Amino acid sequence: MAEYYLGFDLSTQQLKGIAVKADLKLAYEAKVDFDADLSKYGIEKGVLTNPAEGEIFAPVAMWLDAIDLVLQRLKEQGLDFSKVKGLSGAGMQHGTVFWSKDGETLLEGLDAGKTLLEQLEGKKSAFSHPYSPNWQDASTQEQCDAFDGKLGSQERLAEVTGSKAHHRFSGPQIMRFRQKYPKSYAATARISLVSSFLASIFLGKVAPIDIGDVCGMNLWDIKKGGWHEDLLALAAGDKGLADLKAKLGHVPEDGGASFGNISPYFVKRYNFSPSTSIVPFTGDNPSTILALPLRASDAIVSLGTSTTFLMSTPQYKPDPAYHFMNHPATAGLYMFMLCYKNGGLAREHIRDALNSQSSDSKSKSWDTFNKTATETPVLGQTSSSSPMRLGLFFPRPEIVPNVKAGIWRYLFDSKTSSLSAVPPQEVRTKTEDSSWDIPEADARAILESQFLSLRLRSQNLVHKQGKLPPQPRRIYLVGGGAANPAIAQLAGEVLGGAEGVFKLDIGGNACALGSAYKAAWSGLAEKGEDFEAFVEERWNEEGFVKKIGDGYREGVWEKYGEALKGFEEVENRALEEKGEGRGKPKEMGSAITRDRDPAVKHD
Ligand code: XUL
Repeated sequence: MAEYYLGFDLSTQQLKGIAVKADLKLAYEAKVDFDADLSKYGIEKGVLTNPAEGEIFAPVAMWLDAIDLVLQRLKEQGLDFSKVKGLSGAGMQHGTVFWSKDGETLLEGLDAGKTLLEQLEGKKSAFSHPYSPNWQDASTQEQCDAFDGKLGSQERLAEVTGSKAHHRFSGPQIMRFRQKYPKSYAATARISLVSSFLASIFLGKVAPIDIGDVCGMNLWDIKKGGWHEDLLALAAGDKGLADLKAKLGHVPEDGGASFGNISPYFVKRYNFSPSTSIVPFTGDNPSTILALPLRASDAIVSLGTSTTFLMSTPQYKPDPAYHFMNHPATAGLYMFMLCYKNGGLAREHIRDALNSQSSDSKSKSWDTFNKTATETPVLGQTSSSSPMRLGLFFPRPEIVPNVKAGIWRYLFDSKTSSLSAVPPQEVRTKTEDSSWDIPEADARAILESQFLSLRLRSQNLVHKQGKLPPQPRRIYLVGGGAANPAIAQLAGEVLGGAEGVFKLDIGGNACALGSAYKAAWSGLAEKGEDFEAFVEERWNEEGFVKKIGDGYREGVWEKYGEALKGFEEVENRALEEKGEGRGKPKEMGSAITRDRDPAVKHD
């Protein structure tokens, strides 16, 4: 008899649900698109905004509607819920849901004849606040300064919690919620993350926060494996420490241990088996690394509106420029994450500039961009002695590095380590023109720039691959950009990849798949079998992934190694000119643009 494991992904714009079989093959998938299906909530791209304060948030009621809807859609596709053995899920990171004092009672007493929405947002509300702050929110500069200051520096906060303070992180968000809505904060019995909120619905009581996702809060002491009391006290305010600790609850170490069985509501309403196991739900990024049997030195590049770079590593080397989080399934491993705001959109600017010169000036085709990027020589060098073209393309403020919006173009002489700025197009003389044609030369330069930034920051986490120098073993591309062959080629040329560049070819989406795999692992693994071994054993290389690029190319990869020094210097120049640091005069306007990505999620 077929048995299934479900994975959900509650992201900014959609709720996806997928089912895999015990051999991890995708069997069913369905989605609810918030703008298309639930426009009655007045949302745009899944969220509501209050630009005056840099606030971005989502109605929790909308998600309740979406849960009922996605289950109906899975059922319409033919999924027999009675055959589901376990389920898990993921939520966009950092968002919080505030449960009222009635929340847990309402959850426990759900009537299968009525919808979730009617009962949890009905006469009595299960929530002390109707909205969940979204990861794009940028309203917490003041609180971030307090968090960074509390332990003395951004470096120290990153050392302890895995990240410096970020607007979107839950600790600063909770602190601001308490300050802005003291009554609602006092009326809050429990606080969930988006992931543990979704788990709570299926469990029928408030579920614990997950050991991976808890690291997106600036409140968890990673090395100690517990809440950091000084940071909790900061978020909680005067004498509020014990109360906030109780609101957040205990965080279990084991990301694979079942929370218990599914709530009777889903048994009666959707015919789930009463023994369906609810396995900890984690953040969308931690869940994405579970979609593949990631080995040491493997990297995932998620290419969407923004870019995310993910690795699983036993090394803990935090820095304010990036994030370390606990691996969601395997104790002793960490997830390394770089999160960029400028990804797809920045590439599209150059694509459109190139297309605008053609007869089909409105075209959204990538053909010209790709042809130009791949036909331009490496780093724009026409001979080995000509200078390298190095640029930064940030149409939006960037976090890696932390600079305001801008474009920088430099020529770098690697022999003398000298940089010379390329003047903007308007003020150029004829001779300078050929050193950097705009927009033609930008096509290759932006891809090189995006991958050089990843290489610069991940180079200490990768190891020698046989006879090859330290580099990723494999690079997996996920998200919209993974379909672009020029991106796959450049990813390999710059970053390397001893075995090549791959993309997931199984359907579904990486994040929901990762969750379904975790549910399967929790239910089926032999005692003590770790997640990686479990997935590896069921891995069907031909069916699940496709090689899309060669990876390491001798000579070329080394050339990009030489360029790194210059690239770092270009970043320094940009930081000097337009860097965003702490201690600047606080003006709400800049706080809004500083950490805000109004765009959709990366995946
Ligand atoms: C990661 C982040 C986003 C969200 C939404 O820190 O904020 O990637 O997880 O996808």
